[in-house]
Amino acid sequence: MFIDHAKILCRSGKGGNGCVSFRREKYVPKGGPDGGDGGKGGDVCFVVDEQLYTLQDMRYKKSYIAKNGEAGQSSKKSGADGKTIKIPVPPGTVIKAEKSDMILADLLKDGDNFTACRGGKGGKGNVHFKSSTQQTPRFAQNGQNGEEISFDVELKILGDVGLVGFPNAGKSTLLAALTTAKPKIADYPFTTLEPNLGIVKYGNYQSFVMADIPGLIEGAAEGKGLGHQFLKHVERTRVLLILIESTDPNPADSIEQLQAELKQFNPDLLEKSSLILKTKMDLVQDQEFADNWKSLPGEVLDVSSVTHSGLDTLVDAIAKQLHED
Ligand SMILES: Nc1nc2c(ncn2[C@@H]2O[C@H](COP(=O)(O)OP(=O)(O)OP(=O)(O)O)[C@@H](O)[C@H]2O)c(=O)[nH]1
Ligand SMILES: [Mg+2]
Repeated sequence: MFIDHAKILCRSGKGGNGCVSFRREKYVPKGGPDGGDGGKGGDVCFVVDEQLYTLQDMRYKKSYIAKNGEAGQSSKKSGADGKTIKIPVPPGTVIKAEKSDMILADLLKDGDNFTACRGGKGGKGNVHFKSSTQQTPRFAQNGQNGEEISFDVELKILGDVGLVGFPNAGKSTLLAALTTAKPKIADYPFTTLEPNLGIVKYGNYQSFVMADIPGLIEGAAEGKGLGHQFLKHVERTRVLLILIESTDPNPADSIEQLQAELKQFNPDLLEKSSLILKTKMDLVQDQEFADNWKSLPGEVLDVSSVTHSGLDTLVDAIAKQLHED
């Protein structure tokens, strides 16, 4: 299973308490205060590791808890700080507070990081509280509490090519025809519930990654259907394939609708290179439905994932666009 979202709990450490202590030395009967400061609690921090590709680890580890700072000690010794816990995540990880759509961090490149919970500050030891009126302060500061926050972690997958279309357009079948991926295929909408990835091999040892996502419907960008949560995946692809069934009564309208969804989700999506595919060509006779397609501007590629007709031309066209990028 491809893991592209996870819920985890993070807790930073509490600051160590300041120490109350007085100097005890020979011949100095009433030494001054010498209680040291508490250490800072450990932070919890997300860090991008470009060697990672999934959120797999978070399936097993659901909570990340940093250590508390240690208490201060006598002789002005500070307590040790709690160690920062680093949560390694793949590039393309988006962090949101649980049950909120607000993006707290969008971590893209190796080394990008986000401190999710800050450790509490250590308390000051009584050495800081001596004054002209208070020679023997018998108190120190307590350490501050850490934070405990649940996060929704999401991964925008990285594919070179993203498949976009209404439910049932034939996206998964195309992925299965071009790659060794085995996505679920069926004659009803929303067969695909999570993204599928496959590697398309071509030429001599060349390849690109194709991402199949659930079908989009009108209003997808606002969260209708499944589209919304998956549109993020095409944000990181370089080329979009827009799949329209050859039997579509009004392809121009359908393309416009899909583009409107993409635009509403993120206008940059329309800046990507894209190809329009007329799918399931084996189902139509020679000139059947041809009129519907006449008014379409730009190039349309005819494909059938069943007979494989047009697939070589398609792969060449994709490769060309990837190289032009
Ligand atoms: N004859 C024919 N049928 C096809 C072709 N491509 C897909 N189909 C059929 O169309 C139906 C839908 O195909 P899917 O690949 O599951 O469509 P999808 O776009 O992935 O659908 P969702 O995941 O629901 O969005 C299935 O019954 C496929 O067998 C094709 O090229 N020719
Ligand atoms: Mg599908």
